Amino acid sequence: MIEVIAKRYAFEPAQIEVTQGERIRMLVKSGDGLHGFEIKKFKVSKEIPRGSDPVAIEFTATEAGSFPILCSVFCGDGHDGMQGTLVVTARSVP
Ligand SMILES: [Cu+2]
Repeated sequence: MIEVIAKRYAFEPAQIEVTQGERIRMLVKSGDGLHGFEIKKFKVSKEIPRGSDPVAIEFTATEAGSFPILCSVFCGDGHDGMQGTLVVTARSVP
C-alpha cells in the first residue's frame, strides 16, 4: 500500500516507483483542502476531500514509462505546478 499526501502544491512523495503489471493500491489523503488525483494514462481520477479520510485508489500499471500525476481540482495559485510522477519500470522477463 502506497500512502500519498496531496497538499498545496505538491504530492508527497513526488515520485512513486512501481513495476509494470503490478496492481497498485494507494491511499491518498489531503494535507489541507480539496484536491484531485489524476493519472490520465491509467484512467485514474479521484477527488481527495479535505479532512483526514484517505481515498483508496486501485489500478494496474500496464505500461512502462513516466507518467504525470496531476491535481484535477483547482486549489489555488500554485495549482498548475502541482505535479507528481509515476515511474513504471518495465518488468524483466526471466
Ligand atoms: Cu491541488
